[in-house]
Amino acid sequence: MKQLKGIFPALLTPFAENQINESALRSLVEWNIAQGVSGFYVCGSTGEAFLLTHDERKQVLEIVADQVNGRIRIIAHIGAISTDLSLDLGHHASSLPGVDAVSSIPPFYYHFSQEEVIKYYLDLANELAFPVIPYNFPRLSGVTLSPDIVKELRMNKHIIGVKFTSDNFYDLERMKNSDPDLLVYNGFDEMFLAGLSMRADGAIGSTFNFMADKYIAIHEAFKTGNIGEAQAIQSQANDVLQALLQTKCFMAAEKYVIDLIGIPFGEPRRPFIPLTADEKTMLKTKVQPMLKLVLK
Ligand code: MN9
Repeated sequence: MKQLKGIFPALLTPFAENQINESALRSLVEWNIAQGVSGFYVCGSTGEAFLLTHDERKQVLEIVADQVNGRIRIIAHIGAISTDLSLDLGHHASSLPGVDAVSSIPPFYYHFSQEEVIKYYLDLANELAFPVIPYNFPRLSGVTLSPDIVKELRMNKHIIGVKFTSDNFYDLERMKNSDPDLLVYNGFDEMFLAGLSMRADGAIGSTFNFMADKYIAIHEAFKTGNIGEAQAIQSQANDVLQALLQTKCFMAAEKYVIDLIGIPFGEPRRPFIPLTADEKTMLKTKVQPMLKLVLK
């Protein structure tokens, strides 16, 4: 059944000669549907949103929506620094068949006031009249969507949830406690189980691109009260994450891991740096064998 809870890979964007590699993107979508994911988060931070042109962001979403063909959910990230640019992406996304919600990081760089950040989201909600999922990622955006801000946004019926990429699980719990219907997606893959224990409904993550089965298994084990198993699988995922985080470019490492499962993803765009030959060897010898889910 299609649902907005569950595991959503934040799709990476494949390039071949610096152009969107459509066939690789379609292959990854298909591969992940076979893993049993609930949906995709398209053109977020992991999808290199801010390194793509506006037209490329639309193109990626169109390819994904076409390939998914209504089988699972799609959340389109439309975040930009300008409300009008976000709205343009939002109108495109909300009119595409198969897109279920839009999401956005807060407007950044100019240190917009809380009032301006709230207005940004209300403008999206009112002008799109479509489900909106604000994206709380203080570490990268520099802006925190606090429980108070989320409470205010929730007065608008189109604001249905939050993508929560923060390790402030107290905030997560406070948001859910005062508003149980708020959909909360955990954002840090390495702390998925912690997020679940503080009431996240699901997760959106970059490492789900190539090991969604592990996170689906963590979620199932958690729901059935098998916490020991959930912890063991989280540790398997974190062994992979730790190796990836040792490289100089996490994004490049993630793309290389997808190469290793047989889908050519290329390098991230400049100014991200490519992996060294040694880093590739490390990922191939150390990480590739760890990708397989091991159940006791
Ligand atoms: O929000 C992702 N964030 C980024 C989600 O990609 C910037 C996460 O999945 C992290 O990549 C992952 C590693 O820290 O948890």
